[in-house]
This record gives sequence, structure tokens and C-alpha cells, in this order.
Amino acid sequence: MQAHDGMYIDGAWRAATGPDVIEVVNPVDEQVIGRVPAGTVEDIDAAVRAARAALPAWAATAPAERAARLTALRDALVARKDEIAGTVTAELGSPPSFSQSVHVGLPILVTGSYAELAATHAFQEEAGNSVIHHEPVGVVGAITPWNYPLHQIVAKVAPALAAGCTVVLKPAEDTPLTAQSFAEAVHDAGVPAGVFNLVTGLGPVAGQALAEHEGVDMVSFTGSTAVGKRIGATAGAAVKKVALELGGKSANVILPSADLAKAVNVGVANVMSNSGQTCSAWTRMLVHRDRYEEAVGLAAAAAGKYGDRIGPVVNAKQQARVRGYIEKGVAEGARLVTGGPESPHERGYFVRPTVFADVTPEMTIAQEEIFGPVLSILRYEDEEDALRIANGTVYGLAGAVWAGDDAEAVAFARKLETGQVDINGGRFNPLAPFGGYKQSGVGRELGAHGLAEYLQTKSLQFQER
Ligand code: TXE
Repeated sequence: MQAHDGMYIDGAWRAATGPDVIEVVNPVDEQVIGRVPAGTVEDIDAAVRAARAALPAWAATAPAERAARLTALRDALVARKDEIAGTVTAELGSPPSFSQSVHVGLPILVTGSYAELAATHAFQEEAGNSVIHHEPVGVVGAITPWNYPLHQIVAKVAPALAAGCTVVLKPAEDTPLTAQSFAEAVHDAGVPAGVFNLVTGLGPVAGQALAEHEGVDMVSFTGSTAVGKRIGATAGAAVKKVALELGGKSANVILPSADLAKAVNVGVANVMSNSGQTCSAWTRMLVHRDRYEEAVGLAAAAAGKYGDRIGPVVNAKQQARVRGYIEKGVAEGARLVTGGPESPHERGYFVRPTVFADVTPEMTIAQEEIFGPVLSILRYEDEEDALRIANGTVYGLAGAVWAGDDAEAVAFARKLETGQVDINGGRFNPLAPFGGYKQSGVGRELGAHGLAEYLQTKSLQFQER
């Protein structure tokens, strides 16, 4: 695949300062499909300087101008839709139709929503004798993962630009080609030089240098809880603003009055989607004991339908990690209903769609994020028990509640310690804030709340108003 051998800094592709490269591998056939430069501390420094230099002018633009650039960015993404979807499929191994509809379709929606929000958001308000201004935080260091390569970038860059911030992006090692296509779309959109900068590279080198850089006012990170905690600690020590979107172990609570077949089928599809590499995936299905075996049968049938037609996970390390969790589930006494740790193909990082029954809340597979196509089905005695199990992990990112009517599901959802709940199936809303309770993170992405993360407030007091 076509790859740039430099960094996008100050509106142009510049030669990288170091000799190292990162090989990008197609997880379906393990072939190298491209090489990008591994950024150094110097590359990060150059990008941060460019972002700082561009900040005063961009922060001072009228919101309508920022809205116009974001509309142009959405149009540029639409124009490159096929190209980017092909790149995501090549880097991540996801099926082409899913790359089109979700991996590129959602970021287009989100970019459009921020074009509108930039134009309509109240950047100024009044309270008594004060006028309150919502001003950009400054230079944002964005560090993103590979699981939704374009969406994770857009969920940070679009609100940051809408707010009037400038950005340095360090994307995941596994999916840098999508990030390069995004940089080209930003360029096509006429976003001024230095407002958006891209440095590809390794997390512990380029990522860490970005998180620690004194010229960065805010770090926005999505990734593992372990790295997120470190970034949070570093940012805290430097009194720097931070947004963290970390892991999840979300519960799909099926109350006795629910349409069981629908709840189970949608639940299985949710876990298998993107080969299970979704932080908000409903990886724990909670079913009342009276309908438990019926649900297990339905889940096995639904998972079985995938056969081997599920995409791979992103790399060999993730494959080994997911298989390790499946082995642990068996070792700890869970009942393997379908799937298993063996690879279905000789080549590629595939994992079989796997369903476990008789999973108890303290088991490792019920507590830790697996990030693969693995569903755990747990049994509950009554609603109180269901709530205790659902809230009984360190995470709180998403979840689902199914009941005979929405009101009953809502009453239960209000008691869940989690940032987003789908009621009787739900539907994606680019304006709904997304983010975690507990160790799932700090801050929110998407919609007006996502925009507010990139703003700080200044109040002006008058004697009379
Ligand atoms: O994540 P990392 P990995 C979870 C999921 C997965 C696990 C490991 O459970 O199995 O994390 O995935 C950059 N300073 N999620 O190893 O390492 C890195 O280069 C600064 C959940 O891929 O956290 C990449 O850009 N940056 C998640 C980004 O952090 C550093 C999505 C994420 O990589 C760094 C992905 C450092 N010291 C994984 N080390 C979600 N919440 O959606 C790494 N990075």
C-alpha cells in the first residue's frame, strides 16, 4: 500500500528525523503491506512546536470558520471513503462492508456532527453580572488505538478543532496508514498549516514523548488501562488536562420480561462485531436462572452461524492474549459451549467465535477485558443479584438492559455504574456522550460533552450587567 515516509507537520510531509520504520502487517495473511517512519522525540518536538505556533490564529477564528473547515473535512472523508475503507481492511482485517459502514461511516457522521456543533455551540454565556467565555484548552496531544482506526482519531481531532485547539496525533503502531489518509483529508479540507500534525511511532517512544511534552496542554488518550493510568499520573504531576478512554467489561442484562431471542441474538452480534475488539462490547451476558439454558442454546446457535467467517484480531500478540483467556476460562471451570483456543486457519491472527456458559462473577474471563470474540454468560437469581454482578468489576464503560418495556429497562439502567446504556437494543447516536465510570476512564467523547473537554472557562465580572 502507498505509505508516506515522513511526518505531516506544519501542513506538509516532512522527512522523519530517525532511521527506524514500523512495518504494517495485514492480519489476514501476515504479509507486510507498508512501512511508516517510527517517530523520535525530535519529530514530536517539531510537531508540538508547529501546533503551538498555529494555536493563536486558530483559537481566534470565528466558530463559523472552524465549522466550514470541519464540513470540508467531512466532505474530504466522503471523497476518500473507498480508499480509507480499503486501508482499514488491509491494516485491521475487518470485512470490507464493515469497514465501509462502520469504520468510515461513523467517523463521517461524527465529523459532520462537530461541523454543526462548532457553528451552534454557546462559546459565550452570561450568569448574573458575569460573562463566561469557553476558550480552547490549547495544544492537544492525541494518542489513539487501532481497534477503530479512523473513528478513534476523529473522536478526538474533530471536537478539538471545533473548540479551537491545535493537535498532534500519535496513532497506533498497527494502523498508521489510516492515520496518514486522515492527514491527507485534513490537508484537502484546507485546515491551516500546523493546526493538525501527525507523528507515527511507537507508544513508549513517540507516545510517551508527546504525553510528557511541556508544550502540550492536554492529553487525550484511548487505549489500555495500564498505559492510561501512567498517562494520567504524568499529566496529573504536570497539572495538565487529561481525557482517558480505557477498557470495559460491559454487562448485557436481560431481565425476565425481555424478548429473550432478540436480546441474545443482538448481544452475540455485539460481542462478535469487529472480532470483539470494541471497548464498549457487551462481553458479559446476564440471564435469569429460569431462562438460562434457553439463552445458552440461543447464543451457541447465534455464534455458530459465524463459522470461520469472522475477521482476525489485529496482531499475533492480541491473538495469543485472547487464546490465553479462553484457556483460562476452561481451566477455571467455565463451560465451553462453542469456539475454543485453536486457530481456525493456518495463517492469519484468527480466533474462533467463542461462548462460555456457567461463568461465575469472580472468574478471570468475567473480570478482565479480553478484546476478542469471546462471550461469557452468567446466571442471576433476582434483580438485586443481577445488579451486583453487573456492577462488580473495576470497569464501567457501557452496557445494555432488555425488558418488556423501556420504562422497566430504564429503571434498572439508572442503577448501573456505567457511562452508556443501550435500552432494548439502542442505536448509535453521534451526539450521545461516551466514556467511562470507574476505571474505564475520565471525560467524555462525542457530542457537546465531547466538545466541552477541549474547552476551558474564563469568567469576566462586571459591576453592573
Ligand atoms: O494498547 P496500548 P494495546 C486494551 C485491550 C487490548 C489492550 C492492549 O484490552 O487488549 O488494551 O492493547 C500508545 N506512552 N485496549 O497494547 O499499548 C500506543 O502506541 C504513550 C482497549 O494496543 O494502550 C497506542 O497508540 N502512549 C482500547 C495507544 O497507546 C503509549 C483500545 C494504545 O496502545 C505508551 C486498544 C506509552 N508508554 C486497546 N504505550 C479501548 N479503550 O478502546 C503505548 N502507547
